[in-house]
Amino acid sequence: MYIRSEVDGYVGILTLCHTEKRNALSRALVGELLEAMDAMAAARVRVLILTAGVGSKVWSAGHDIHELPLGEDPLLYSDPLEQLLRGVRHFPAPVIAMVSGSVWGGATDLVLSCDIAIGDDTCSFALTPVNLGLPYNTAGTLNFMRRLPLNIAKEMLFTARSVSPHEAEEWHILNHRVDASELRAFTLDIAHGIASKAPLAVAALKEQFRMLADSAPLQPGIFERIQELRHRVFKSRDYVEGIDAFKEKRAPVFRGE
Ligand code: KGJ
Repeated sequence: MYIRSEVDGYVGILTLCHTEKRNALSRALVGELLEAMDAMAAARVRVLILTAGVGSKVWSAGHDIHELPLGEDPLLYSDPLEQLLRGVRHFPAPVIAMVSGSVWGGATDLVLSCDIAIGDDTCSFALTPVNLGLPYNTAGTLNFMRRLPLNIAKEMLFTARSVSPHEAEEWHILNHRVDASELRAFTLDIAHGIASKAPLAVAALKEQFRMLADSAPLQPGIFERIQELRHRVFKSRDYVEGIDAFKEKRAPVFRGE
């Protein structure tokens, strides 16, 4: 069991608890998480909190790197990470990321896809496709552009550096940064505040934000060009090297080919 589920009044709390694998977003973990989210939606919670628990060292290590395919598009529409990101965006109530510990790659996309993010002084965030030589997909790149100032998104993606809690607050990755001892109470306070408001109005607002953010059409030519760029990257030797290096627990040597 990778997910712990609890309900506090109208607030649902889902805790990632596959600590052994640092909550990597494997097919199995994501499958359980999506089932738990469906159960929360059926129970008509008015706010959902996603957490790895206060005091977790790693909130999530991101996409399960062992499950990234080689030689083909690694982040297809049907990929578990993509399913999870859509599940959060379409969840019929606000989703709050409550973050202790480090957040990596696709898990940072997950936090940025939540409606509100609250972290403590141990949290950090990295966007890491360049560590693996992996081409990020269009949906994700657009999400970063909408959610972060362009120069911040570019710095995070080009460097893959872990952003400190202070920077995360300054850069609006987080709505609030609080002391670890206050994280749960602070987050629950916000959640119960939202849950006491008219739920139909809150849900309609969330859906409006999502639809309006997604409403800019993407010209087919641009999409095809992006796919061509990404194809070159996922067919490269560097992508194989990035994945091999992770598995062999060593630094990758990239050759640009
Ligand atoms: N995928 C699969 N397994 C993972 C992952 C992962 N992302 N992260 C950790 N694990 C596994 C390791 O292989 C170990 O398995 C175990 O979790 C503990 O990791 O060798 P095993 O015991 O069988 P480790 O490295 O011993 O733990 P720590 O020393 O505590 O380090 C935690 C870290 C999170 C710093 C470290 O595990 C790490 O750097 N993980 C990779 C983080 C990362 O780069 N994630 C981004 C993945 N990429 C994306 O999500 C995407 C979409 N992207 O575009 O890049």
